[in-house]
Amino acid sequence: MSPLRAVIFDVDGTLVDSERHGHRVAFNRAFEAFDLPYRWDEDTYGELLHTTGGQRRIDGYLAGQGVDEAERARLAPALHARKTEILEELVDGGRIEVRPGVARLLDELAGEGVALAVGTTGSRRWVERLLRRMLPDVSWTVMVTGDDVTERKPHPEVFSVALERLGLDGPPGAVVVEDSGEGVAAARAAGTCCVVVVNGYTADHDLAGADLVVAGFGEPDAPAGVVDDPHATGCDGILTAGLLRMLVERRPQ
Ligand code: XBP
Ligand code: MG
Repeated sequence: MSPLRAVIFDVDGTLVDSERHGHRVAFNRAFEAFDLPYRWDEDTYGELLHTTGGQRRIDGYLAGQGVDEAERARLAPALHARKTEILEELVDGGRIEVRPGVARLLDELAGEGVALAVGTTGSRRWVERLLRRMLPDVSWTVMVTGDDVTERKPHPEVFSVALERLGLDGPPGAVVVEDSGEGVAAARAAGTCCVVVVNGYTADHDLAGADLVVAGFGEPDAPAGVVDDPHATGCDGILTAGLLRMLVERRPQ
């Protein structure tokens, strides 16, 4: 049996480029809809991304603005619900794009019988809608979203639950694909291999413990930059099923 049994993909920033022109815009429109003066510019949002989960991000920001706890307990869930509706409109309007090379890798993995899973902090409502729209032919064996867990990354719960649902009773055999420092920490704490595909927001994150760091998934005619290759896989800038299999074999479990 192949040593690579499953690949668990993060969604935001990994499968799709969703933060700058998706979530950020939706948060700002929700603030506007509630007649609140807050607006998150692109740089500010990069800092706020270290707090994972939309509702937690709003709550932490409001606390920093001096909003008291009772008001936050009322406002944060209401703002987040509105933000989710707006994000769904953005998804339907085609504002969020799949990262180059994702469809190729998913296709290759599925062709080799590797189980495909999702492990995200995001809310199930928009995650399902987005994946159905953007990657309609992909069959996900397991999908763990923010609705299925109580903790948020860097806590490992989302990946531990995914491994359990995949029927992998231990970490060997699975690779997590992430984009952020919080995601790497979560994957490491769950004991899995972790490949990081950085983006404009996460290139300067602390990615200590990642098994491979690349700047993109890469396509045969457009390989991505290789940022760190600690296991000397010889990655040429194109993430392939063979490369992920090699990582699972090389990494001490
Ligand atoms: C992604 C996020 C967010 C989204 C989550 O975390 O925390 O940017 O706002 O969606 P990750 P909700 O990629 O590490 O899973 O707003 O639905 O929580
Ligand atoms: Mg992410």
